[in-house]
Formats: sequence, structure tokens, C-alpha cells
Amino acid sequence: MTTNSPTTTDWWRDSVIYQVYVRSFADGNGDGIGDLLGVRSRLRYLSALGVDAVWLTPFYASPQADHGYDVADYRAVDPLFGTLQDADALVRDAHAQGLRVIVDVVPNHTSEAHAWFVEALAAGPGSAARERYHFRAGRGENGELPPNDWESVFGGRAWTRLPDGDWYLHLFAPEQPDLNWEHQGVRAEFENILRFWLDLGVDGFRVDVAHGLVKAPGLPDVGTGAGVELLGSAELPFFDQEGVHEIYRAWRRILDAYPGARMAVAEAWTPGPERTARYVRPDELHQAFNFHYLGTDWSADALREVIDASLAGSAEVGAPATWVLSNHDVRRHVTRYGGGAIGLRRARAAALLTLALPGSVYVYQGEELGLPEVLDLPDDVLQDPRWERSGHTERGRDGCRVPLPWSGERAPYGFGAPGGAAPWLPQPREWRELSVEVQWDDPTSTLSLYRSALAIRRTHPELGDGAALRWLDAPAGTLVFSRGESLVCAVNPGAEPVRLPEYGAVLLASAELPGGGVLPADTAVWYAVDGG
Ligand code: TEU
Ligand code: CA
Repeated sequence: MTTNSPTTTDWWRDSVIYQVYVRSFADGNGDGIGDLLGVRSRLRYLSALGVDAVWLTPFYASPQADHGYDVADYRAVDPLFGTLQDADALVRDAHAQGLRVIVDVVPNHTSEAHAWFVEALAAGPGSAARERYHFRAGRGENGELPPNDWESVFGGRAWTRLPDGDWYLHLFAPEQPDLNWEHQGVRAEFENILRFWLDLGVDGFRVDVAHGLVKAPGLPDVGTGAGVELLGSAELPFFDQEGVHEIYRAWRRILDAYPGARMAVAEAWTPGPERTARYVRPDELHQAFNFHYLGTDWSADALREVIDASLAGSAEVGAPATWVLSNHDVRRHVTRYGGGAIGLRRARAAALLTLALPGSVYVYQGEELGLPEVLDLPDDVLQDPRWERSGHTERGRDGCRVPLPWSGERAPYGFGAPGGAAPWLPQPREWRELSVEVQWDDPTSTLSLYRSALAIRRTHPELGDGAALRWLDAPAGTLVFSRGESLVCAVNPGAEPVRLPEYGAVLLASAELPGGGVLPADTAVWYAVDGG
């Protein structure tokens, strides 16, 4: 155990990990869809930005019913994204640039095109092949009613009936049948999948739906008639069951057996920080996403409460806290915080707050450019299964997945080769002004703010997993804390400017400061404390 003496092998304890949504990051072959070649070509950007690691969303063989979160072969690269050689070269190139690489593992469900599910369909009701999934007879006189009342996260019921009469469980799309983790063959296979990618040299895994693998015995009804609420306080028979932890203890033994410091981060949606902390006990996973932080409003009281709860939860188990503002499943935070100029202003302040908190930070591609959610995608380009499954009442997650603007005057703004196919989702015209090229040399840009903050983080050991956070006396409605003796972070999420005591020289500010110790609304500042 290394919880009290951070060493270089504990890189994940204070790393800034950049999430690459492969399909939307950079298109290397000009077919309009991001790919591994594209990621490789932009590694230099990521190391110049100053992040420590990249997390790549699934690039495995998949029919793409849920953009790769429906995996048909966990050891193969989908031709859409490249080849296994490309993956190998990407890991090597990243390491040569000083970047670690985390890949996604999707253990809750496979694709319906996975060999196991194909076999199960062919083998018929009652067969051993069906035991790897959750097949059941229906209720009702002729089995015409689903086996229980569970609903899919994407909307609609979580069961689909086959022509042979059996129903199968899918907590997500029907193309994503849930695996049965009571089956020893399922456990053994995933342990081997982890080894396959560890052998290839990856530094860790992001565990998809880590809270969902084990279902309550007998698959009991939820009973409330309510839909699935991911951060709700209700106990659900398919989420956050005790049995998942045994799986992660087995995975931890595999990770620990490899040279170097290999890690895993849980995508676990739980009722509260104390439940999330259970995934990062010393013999389980290394990190868990902090969705409670992501879900918190832009308010001093709410933020302070979630920060304290998160720090307490992770301290109790000796794990580093993690912080995240956006990912490929949620509305981009510029838009969540109000959109437009005010949303961007708050997002910039939130970046300085987040990067000053103790622990590790996840940055979602494009947040360093201040990208907003794209709210006006035309109906006919929408691809998220949520759109269809909600009967066109929920537009889904495509608006945070629009391909990045890199350079140039017109679409695809350097995302792919000029003259190539149009990007899989159209980029707004206003994004020309938000491209990497436009922002890189502009000292006032959001990209420059992130670069500066990341550079300061690297040279200030108190940041990251360094010194404890200490709240300082501060005007009502603000957040002010120190990290060690030399750094103070002050944030004003309120609507009115406040006057602050003297903390020291301004190291970095999210907006222009009027001077005289005044911290404007929706602004954050890092101060270098005198003598520190
Ligand atoms: O997400 C799990 C999850 O429950 C939510 O993020 C959910 O997808 C979203 O709120 C629904 O709108 C993971 C992946 O991050 C997501 O992209 C996949 O769709 C999902 O698992 C299924 O694999
Ligand atoms: Ca491509």
C-alpha cells in the first residue's frame, strides 16, 4: 500500500487525465469520423497542453449502436478507428511523449454481435450459452409480460423478447445485452481481456458502468414505477450491489501484478460520495469519477458541501479525490452553467477551482477550448440511442460529442483533411473562433488559461495530491482555501463583486481583475502567498 507516501509510481494520485472521445477528436483518414491515427497525430498538442494522461473511449470492434459501448470483440480494433497496430503505436508514441494511456473496458454488457450473444441466441431457451446473460421467461399467462419492471437507462423497458419466447435484460439499448457476472466464465474472460491490454502496455482502465455488473438475486421488481435516476438516493436492484466489490478486488490483484503503476477508474453512479468511496478502498480500484461534483450547481454553498463530502469520503479509504466537470454523457458545463458569455465565464472560474482541489482531475476534450453544448443539431443527424428510445422526447448526448475545431476557416476546421467527408456531426460556424489555432497564441483564451493552470500545477507540489485543503475565512458566498503555505485559491460564484483580504500576488485569474482586492462575480484567482 502506498497511500501515505506518494511516489512517482502513484502517478494517478494527482494526474490530469484528458478524455479523448475518439470518434470526435481528430480524423486521420478523412472519412468524417475520428480515429486512432488522428489521436496519434495530436499527441503533441496534448503534451504541450500539459496533461499527464489520456483516456480513450472504446475503439473496439463494434456495430456502433452506442458508439462503441456495444463491444463485439474486446481484443480487436474496429476498422472505423484503425488497427491493433495503430493502438500499439499510439500507446508507444504517447509514452514517448510522457503521456500515460487509459483505455475503456465495458464489462456490464456486450454487443448483440458478440460471439457469446450470437451463440446464446442460436442455442435457444434453457441452454448453457444463455447463462452468460440474463435470459428469463416472461410473466403473464403466455409469458407476454417482461420478467420484471426494470427500465432501461436510455428509456423504455430493460427487457426485449425473442421470437423463441425468452426475454433478455439490457439496462441500456437492446443491442447491449447485460452479462451475468455470477457466471465464472464471464469473470475469467474479463480478467483475460484486462491482461491483453496490460500486455500491450496500457497504464489503466476506465470501467464502464462499474456499479452495474451485479444484480440483486432473483432480479426483484424496483416497485416504485419510477425511471432510473443515476444519482438518485433510491436503492436499485441493478446498481451498486455489494457483489461488485469482489470483482474489483480480483481486478486489483491483476493490476498490481504488472510492472509500473497500472490503475483503474470506476464509472460508478451512486447515491452519494460515501458510496462512491467504496469502489476505491485500498484493495479495489484506484479512482472513481466524482459525478456528485459534476452534478453540483454553480453556488458557493453547494460546491463547498460536495468538496468536503468528496474529500472526507476518499480520505476515509486513503484514495485520492477526483474531480470532473464534463464528459461524453452530459451537457458541457459552459451550457450547464448558463451558456453564452456567463456560462463561459463560470466555466473558466470552475476550471481554476477544479484544478486547485486536492487529487486528480479529468478534462473532457474541448472544455479547454470553452466549447458549449451544441443545442441545435438537426433531428436527422442525431445518433444517440436515447433519441429513438425516448420516442424523440430526449435529444440525447450528441450535443457534447461534436468534433473538435482545430484550425482553419471552414468545416471541418482541421478535424479531418480538407476535402474529406463531412464530420459525423456538423460543427457550428461560431467554432471557427474557438479553434486551437485561434486560441493558442491568445493569452486571454480559455486554452491559454488551461495551459497556464496546468503549468503552475506541475511546478507547485502543494497542488495535486500535495498539501491538504484548508478553508480560509472569506466573505459570504465565496470559496477561499489554501493549499500548503504558498497558494490560495479564491472563487466568487456569486452575482456581486466582493472585496478580499490581501493573500499575495495574483498567479492566475479566470477573468480580468479590477484591482483593489476586488474579486468580480463568477471569477476565480490563484494567489502566490508571500514568503511561501
Ligand atoms: O454510461 C453509463 C451511464 O449510465 C450514463 O452515463 C448514461 O449513459 C447516460 O446518462 C444516459 O444518457 C456509460 C458510458 O459512459 C455511456 O456512454 C454508455 O452509453 C453507457 O455506459 C453504456 O455503455
Ligand atoms: Ca476516420
